[in-house]
Amino acid sequence: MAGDLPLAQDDIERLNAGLTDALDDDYGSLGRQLGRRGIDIDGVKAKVAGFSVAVPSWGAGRGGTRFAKFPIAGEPTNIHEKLEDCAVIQQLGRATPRVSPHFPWDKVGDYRGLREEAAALGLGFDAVNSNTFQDQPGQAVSYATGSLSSTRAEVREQAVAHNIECIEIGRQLGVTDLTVWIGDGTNFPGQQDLGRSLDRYLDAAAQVYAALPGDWRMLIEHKMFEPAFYSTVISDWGSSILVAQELGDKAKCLVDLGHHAPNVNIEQIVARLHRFGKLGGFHFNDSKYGDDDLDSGSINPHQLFLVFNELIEAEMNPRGEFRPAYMIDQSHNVTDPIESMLSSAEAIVAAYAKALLVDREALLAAQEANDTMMAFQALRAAYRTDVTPILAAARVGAGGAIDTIAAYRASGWRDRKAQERKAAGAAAGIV
Ligand code: LRH
Ligand code: MN
Repeated sequence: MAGDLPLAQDDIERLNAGLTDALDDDYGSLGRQLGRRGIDIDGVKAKVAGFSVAVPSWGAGRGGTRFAKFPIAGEPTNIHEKLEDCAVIQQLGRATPRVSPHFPWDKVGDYRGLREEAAALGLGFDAVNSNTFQDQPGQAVSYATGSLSSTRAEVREQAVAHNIECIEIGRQLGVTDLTVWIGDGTNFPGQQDLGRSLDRYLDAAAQVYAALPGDWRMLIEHKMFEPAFYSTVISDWGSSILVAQELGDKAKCLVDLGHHAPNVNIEQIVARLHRFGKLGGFHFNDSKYGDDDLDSGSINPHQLFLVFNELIEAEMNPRGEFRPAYMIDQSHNVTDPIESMLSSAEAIVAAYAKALLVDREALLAAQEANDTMMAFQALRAAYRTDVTPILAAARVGAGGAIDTIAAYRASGWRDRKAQERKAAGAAAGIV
């Protein structure tokens, strides 16, 4: 059991005490409703209690755009403070026990120490993220010409070395996944040869792949555009799966929900990546236009449900191992990041819980019978079910809060941290 949980557990229990009768009533009536549909609510709760999603270290602070960032008092400015805030999210929500770090943003001198520090807070780590999309002070060569796909060999070598350094850090943190997103691309037709760019990327990525320990995976993250606005080297799931197949079995594809053109059928991409054994993981968020990095389920909760509907089907029909890395990747520009990640984790768990409620026999029978309306209704019946009591009951069972945001606000955590922590910089940009 973690030693230094950030909040007083009694305060959480005291707040829950005032909400327990209502929860029991809601849980009971939902249980009866689901019982009439042949579903055992306690079975669903058990699966929900076993579900988790990682939070991004970079999401613990305020995010921004190229125009501005508006920091809040008491926000974390280093990995130690970010871990504290992630521990608050875990203590209240009980669904985010891992933190996905980003290097060099989270660089420290002692990674084994950082691992112990996190464990004491009830946290572990998830996939490490490399960063060859920014230049760091004192860096030998710039990534202005790209990174793993740059025409300059010394730049590719530097990018390969950085990814291998991230693997070494990850080993000390006890993780087995490396997420590789590169912003490489062009802003002008003709700026780079579209074929040669990929060939250079493949050659450099193969060197990173070769450095992976036996039980590790390399998660290739595609993105349609930004920071490049004419072409992007790994722009879509097609490029990603072809690269992953070219590199080898340890290379998988990571789906960031915001990295697609509006209205792309992302749940079908999930089904395709799974079919070919290349579904490696997710960066959950939401968007209306571009890579908006908005809170998961805040704009299109139905899409999130349909993605989890495919994930349940995939888990029932595995193609090799089924072990997708579930992670949040958001930019909290206008909310308290802790509240956004509590709310987002709840939306993600809710999508999973609703997908568990789909009557898959009825769905398959209707599909095979080409009974379109009954097939759709099989999904809709699950989607319109309010699973809130199941999520709250699972949280309480694990020591969490029935109303996570009310408990967070009652804790006065942010005000307390505003007294302790130095002010965050207001430089524009993602972190
Ligand atoms: C790129 C991305 C990538 C991260 C970064 C913070 O848009 O989604 O996953 O490295 O955001
Ligand atoms: Mn991402």
